[in-house]
Amino acid sequence: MSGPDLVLLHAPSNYDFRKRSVVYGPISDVIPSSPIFEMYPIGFMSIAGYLERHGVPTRIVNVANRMLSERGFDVEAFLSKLNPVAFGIDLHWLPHAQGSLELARIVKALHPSTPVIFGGLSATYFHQELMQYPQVDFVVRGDSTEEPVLRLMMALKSGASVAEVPNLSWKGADGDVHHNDLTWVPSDLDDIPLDYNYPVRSVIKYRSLRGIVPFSNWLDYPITAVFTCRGCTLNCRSCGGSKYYFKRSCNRDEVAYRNPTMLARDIHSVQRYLNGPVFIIGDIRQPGEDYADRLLGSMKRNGVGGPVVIELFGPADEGFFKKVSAAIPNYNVQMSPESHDEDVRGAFGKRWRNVDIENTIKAALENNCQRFDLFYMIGLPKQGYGSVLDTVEETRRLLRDFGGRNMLHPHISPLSPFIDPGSQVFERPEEYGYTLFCRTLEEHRRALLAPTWTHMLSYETQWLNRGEIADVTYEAALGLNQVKKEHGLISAQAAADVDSRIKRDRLLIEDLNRRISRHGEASFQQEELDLCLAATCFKKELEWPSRSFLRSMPRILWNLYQAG
Ligand code: B12
Ligand code: SF4
Repeated sequence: MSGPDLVLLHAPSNYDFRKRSVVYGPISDVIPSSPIFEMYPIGFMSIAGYLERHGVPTRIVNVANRMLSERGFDVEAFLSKLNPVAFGIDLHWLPHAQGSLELARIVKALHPSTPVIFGGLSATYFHQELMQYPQVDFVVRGDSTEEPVLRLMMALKSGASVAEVPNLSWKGADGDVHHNDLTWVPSDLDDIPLDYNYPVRSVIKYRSLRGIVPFSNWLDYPITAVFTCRGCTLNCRSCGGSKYYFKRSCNRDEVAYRNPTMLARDIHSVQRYLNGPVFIIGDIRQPGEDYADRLLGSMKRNGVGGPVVIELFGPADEGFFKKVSAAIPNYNVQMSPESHDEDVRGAFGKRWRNVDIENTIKAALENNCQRFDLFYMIGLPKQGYGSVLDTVEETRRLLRDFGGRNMLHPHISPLSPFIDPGSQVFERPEEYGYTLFCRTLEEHRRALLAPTWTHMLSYETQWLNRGEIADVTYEAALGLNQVKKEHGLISAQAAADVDSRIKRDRLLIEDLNRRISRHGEASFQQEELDLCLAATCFKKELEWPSRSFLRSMPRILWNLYQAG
């Protein structure tokens, strides 16, 4: 078996998570990953698929997931056996600042002459600082790096100059750092399919399933994603994937969309292999109603098998849900009102009225929606302690009015651990009432070494200081836990378990704060803590009904057989 030319590695957020005890709290409670954020960027799949199509063998290794699921997994022994032309490491999400840089340091120590390439939205923002680390040779900037990475790999393989590779930051022989212009900004995504043949073939080729699964629980809950776009038309204040960020950091003036017919084909191709839910990233109405109509029309023609999840960036009416229901027999909706308070929501950048949100929920549930998830956030502009608790009360009211068939699922979590780099809040914190404790990449890297999530938090607001953010998060979680129990969304036993977990976390944080103030001793003993997958709820609460990966095996094998 010939080895890959490029090995893409995904690091845990905190490299030493197996050695150090940390109270991660709720930082990953509303996503499928654990608090070490073992999910790799979906862009790994598009880069790998694109490179393979152009003759550059590429392997994805989810180092974070292997470290998490195989406690004895020896990273250095594993890496030392690889011998690619280059390694790629993502610094897409800033919470990987410590893990990605540490993994790169280890790679460099084992393979001093093999180039290490960084990329992702955080790497793009911090490219200048990143290039100062000795373990980083290249940063490929921007939101669409498939072609620039291909050109870089071609240059590395042939020994040609990299001076013409778009979007690239690189070090010359004299050690000088160069930043080529960020000019590769495709206006559509028609040449970038999400090829689900790739992971299936990769598992067979490299005989490793754990290394490519997106998150630890994926084999039981094989959710997949397809993307409608790169960029966003909206400007949520703390979002590092907003229009503001993409314009300033990725040189993107307009959102790039994937042709709706191709997107429908992507969904169909996923469902040929897997029967887990498919999450369509980006509101399908974002490019206009016509896009949504064409996508839904194609999906209807292709036939949609398993569950599909759509997200809404704003209220929707009955006519929309009728069309969705006609095209997708089993659909679910995600919507993020952020707060029950229209003022707070507006200050965050979403000017939606409560009445429109309620009408949206009603219209969806009356039109065959199987599940409607509502996401609320803590740490918003203009949001005080009482306002957070009022949001919990509002969920009680919504469940009373719309929760009859247990299809409405509210969630609440803090904006944590960091404010997204390049967001409006990050660039102009005072204007939005924020104080930032971390600005540079190095400051964020160090923050990740803190013993609790509250000490990691990179900000506080004029309305809630760091301690209050933690305190009200736990109060709100206790309240919502009770609301969910009252409405039968979780069992009494599950509610009791979450309650005791929250109380344990709070005691640990209080105890640590006491130790810090008395002895300056800011760490836990290893035996004190286990990595808790979720602090304020159960991961199961996020899941849409689905079949496990093993139930998809016959389908996968049949499709591979047919593909020859
Ligand atoms: C869908 C989504 C998710 C999905 C995950 C999808 C996935 N696996 O990628 C879910 C809901 C699970 C999620 C979770 C989180 N997310 Co999110 N997410 C998004 C969203 C809405 C779209 C992502 C997307 O489509 N990206 C498309 C393109 C841009 O990225 P990509 O294809 O993956 O990668 C391309 C480039 O980034 C680059 N690239 C990426 N990695 C690498 C590596 C190398 C070596 C190279 C060369 C290039 C490269 O090349 C790729 C291909 O061209 C964005 C917002 C946005 N508008 O982008 C937020 C966003 C990326 N998420 C964000 C955050 C903070 C998170 C969480 C940390 C939140 C939390 N605390 O729970 C977690 C982390 C999850 C984890 N690692 O386990 C922030 C990141 C800000 C930052 N700079 O840190 C964003 C920008 C906005 C936001 N606040 O939601 N997210
Ligand atoms: S949070 Fe707001 S700005 Fe960011 S990607 Fe979602 S809709 Fe766009």
